[in-house]
Amino acid sequence: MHNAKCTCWNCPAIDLAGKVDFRACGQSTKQFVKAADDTEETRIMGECKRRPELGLFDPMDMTFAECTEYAPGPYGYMLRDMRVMILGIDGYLGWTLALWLGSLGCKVSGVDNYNRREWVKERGAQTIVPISRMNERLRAAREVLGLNIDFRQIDIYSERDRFKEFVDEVKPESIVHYAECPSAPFSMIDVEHAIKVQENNVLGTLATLFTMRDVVPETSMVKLGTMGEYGTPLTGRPIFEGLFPADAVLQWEGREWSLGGEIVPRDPASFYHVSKVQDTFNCYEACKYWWLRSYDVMQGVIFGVDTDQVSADPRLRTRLDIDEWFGTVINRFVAQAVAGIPLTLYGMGRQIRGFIALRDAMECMTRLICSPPEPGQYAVVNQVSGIYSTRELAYIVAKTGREHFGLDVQIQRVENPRVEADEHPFEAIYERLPKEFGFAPQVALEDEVRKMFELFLTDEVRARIEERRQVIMPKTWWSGVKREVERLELLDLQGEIEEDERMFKINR
Ligand code: USQ
Repeated sequence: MHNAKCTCWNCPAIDLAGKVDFRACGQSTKQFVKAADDTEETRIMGECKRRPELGLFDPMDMTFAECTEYAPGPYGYMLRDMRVMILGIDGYLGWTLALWLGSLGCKVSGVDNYNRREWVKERGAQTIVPISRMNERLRAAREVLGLNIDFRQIDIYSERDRFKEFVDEVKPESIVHYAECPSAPFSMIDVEHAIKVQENNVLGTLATLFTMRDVVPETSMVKLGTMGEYGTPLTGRPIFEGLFPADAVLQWEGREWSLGGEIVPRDPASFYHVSKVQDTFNCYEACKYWWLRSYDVMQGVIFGVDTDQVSADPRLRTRLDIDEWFGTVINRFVAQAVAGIPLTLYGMGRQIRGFIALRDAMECMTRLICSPPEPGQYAVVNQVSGIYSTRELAYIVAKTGREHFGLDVQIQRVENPRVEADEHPFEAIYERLPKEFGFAPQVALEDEVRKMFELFLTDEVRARIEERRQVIMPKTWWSGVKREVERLELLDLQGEIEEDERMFKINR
């Protein structure tokens, strides 16, 4: 199992002790590793919060596989009844993960300020998959899955004292930070929205980091970043996993420097993406200053509706947005196909991105929660399961809609309201999750798209898409202009598919 050899050094139940100020000793772990001569001075000792009878011991002496507090499971060794707190538990990912982890035996708690519901409402949009109020959701989780989720309505930034009290009460062993506004177009509406997004995201993350320092410094934070932090380097330079690999070298004017371990350049594509870049630096610094431990999860564009838990009962479904602000591209395309709107490719439609299905994202997150970084370690994974151009996605959605559901799906190119390269090289590296954490994608894009069609074509969801037709075509331009984009052309599907296949061979 991928984390069998992790030791108490990685475990959130450890209470570190020794002749070191753990909250101010910098990022390097090497100089504190047990020395060959094993002198007292260089030793870091620990006590187990779960097994106090062990007394003081060397945290590297026991592995997860050897510890009775760990049990093997489908995603690695996991702490029994692990306490996981989800920030943003009411959202698309947060609610899905709460049910998923609860079903794996975790004690799930969570906070939310309901901002996402407010923001979507403010735009005149709605989740097309109906979701209930939180108390209904919690009741359904109890009745259908037997889960008791400990929820508090808290804003982690403006109510940080209450947040701190709740963290102190629960003492989570992992904190998943999803409590952010995820929308690029929403952040580009005007100055008020740019401020709202950056305030919510950046200040919420800062408040979380300080709370962790003060209350649960051994707890790992699994923080949702985004592949969009990196942009799409026009040189074709690979998109590494957050930090340059050890053997990366900078050459300039006949001289050479190692880049290994440095944060790779960022080129965010909206004020929302900028907020994620700021988070990256705040998390990186907190790990360095206070020996916190964090995974920054650079997630590709998410899509899909299905996990065993959210599909178990209509009351357990997670939200699904398809409007121009909160809908991600695949989710939007399927809804457009159902509404009879030609799928909207922005610009050339040759933007290439990494994607991941909802269920696969849950699996990755679980593997990361089970395998915390070491104290002081800021680690990054690129959480992606496939690479596609928007054109390729449109073809897959159109083909599925036509062949399996008898829909007359069209594809159109429209003006691109964003400032982004719509034709560019793209080489994303996403090796850590498969190689180090045992992740293998389970969801085929075509299968998930089919499930989405099945759900969207039910009377209730179809009616909800129809009710909000007016929020599908984009009107938010990065330039500040407010007008609906115009059509550039309707595509001839067959000819374009062949051309695209050629392009893909070149790009991959
Ligand atoms: N696009 C279209 N047509 C549409 C909608 C989008 O061609 O109707 C294009 C966009 O121009 C863009 C690409 O599809 O090139 C992806 O757009 P998106 O809206 O699905 O995703 P994005 O704005 O990049 O943001 C989404 C999530 C965000 C997350 C990000 C991951 O909303 O939270 O950070 O995906 S990534 O894109 O890898 O940065």
